[in-house]
Amino acid sequence: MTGLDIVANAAKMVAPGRGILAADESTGTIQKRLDGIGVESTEDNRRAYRQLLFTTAGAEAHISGVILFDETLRQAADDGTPFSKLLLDKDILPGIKVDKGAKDLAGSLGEKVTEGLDGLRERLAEYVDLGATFTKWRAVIDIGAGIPSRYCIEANAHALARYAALSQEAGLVPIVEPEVLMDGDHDIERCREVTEETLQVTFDQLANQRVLLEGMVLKPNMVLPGKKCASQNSVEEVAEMTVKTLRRRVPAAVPGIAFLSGGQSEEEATAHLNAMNGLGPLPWELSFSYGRALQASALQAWGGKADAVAAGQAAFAHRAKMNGLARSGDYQADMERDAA
Ligand code: 5MM
Repeated sequence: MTGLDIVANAAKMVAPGRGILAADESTGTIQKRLDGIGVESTEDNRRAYRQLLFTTAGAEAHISGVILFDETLRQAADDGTPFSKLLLDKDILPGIKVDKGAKDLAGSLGEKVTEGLDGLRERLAEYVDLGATFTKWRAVIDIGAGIPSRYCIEANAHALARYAALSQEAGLVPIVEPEVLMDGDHDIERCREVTEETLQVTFDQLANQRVLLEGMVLKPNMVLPGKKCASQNSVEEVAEMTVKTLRRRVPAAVPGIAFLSGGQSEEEATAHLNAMNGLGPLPWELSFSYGRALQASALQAWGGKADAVAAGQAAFAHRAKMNGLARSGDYQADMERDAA
């Protein structure tokens, strides 16, 4: 792969009308999701669930890429087709989560730093052989009393940039995900302040480490009040505050921004994206890279039952379509009711 390929693939990942499915739950997280529907988290049940998502007819109209976990990239559909090939055949780019998770940050109480740089160059070469076209690394920034520290933001941004540079060297488009969590009781203004600082430090590091901005995708949080904040904001306020923050801190050379959903409901995440896309013209594509907000109702509808695969796929197809419409500001809440 060449630099031209990463630029072309980054553009494809954030192409109009489409977005990314984050299906890269690590073993512990997918266990929680399957526990929630009373399904045992065996390797084959995890495979069956991912197969349900990836074989949903027509999903490719609204899904440009899927982020996989290591185990899933090595798995195949019932007929033996490797998942990476199945997705590529549907014009969906397969990607891979390459971080090793957020671990306690030394010298700080309650903050995390994401690990996984050791041996990353060699792992990336293997992922290319397995068919991956892009990568993902998530950093976690928590808001609380006296945190985040500048130290935590800088340590995470440095690691994100090292990961991004190595990914591009391997011909893989890095998704750079600095997530400011929405846990806590802080207000939207505090989230704006922390998100702005996090993005500023992250883009400084990306520049220092010679990352090609045209060949990456940013995956940030939206600017939201904490879940426990007494004062919640309207969809319009969240959209305006998020776009204002991004305009200040994300260079126009970045082709696209694909939000995480972060614990919002499915419909909230869609409504916020839709409202933001109504605030254009914008310098970058504004897209989605949702995990929970694309999967929650599909998981419930499936419930682990072989005869409910079609119901799970219908729920996933619906969410993909709603978010596809939100890419151009064409989503309306009554489309949810009409589909029910
Ligand atoms: C799908 O979950 C991803 C992996 O999480 P763990 O490492 O905790 O298992 C996660 O990084 C996800 O891609 C992002 O948080 C976006 O997902 P949401 O649910 O926030 O949209």
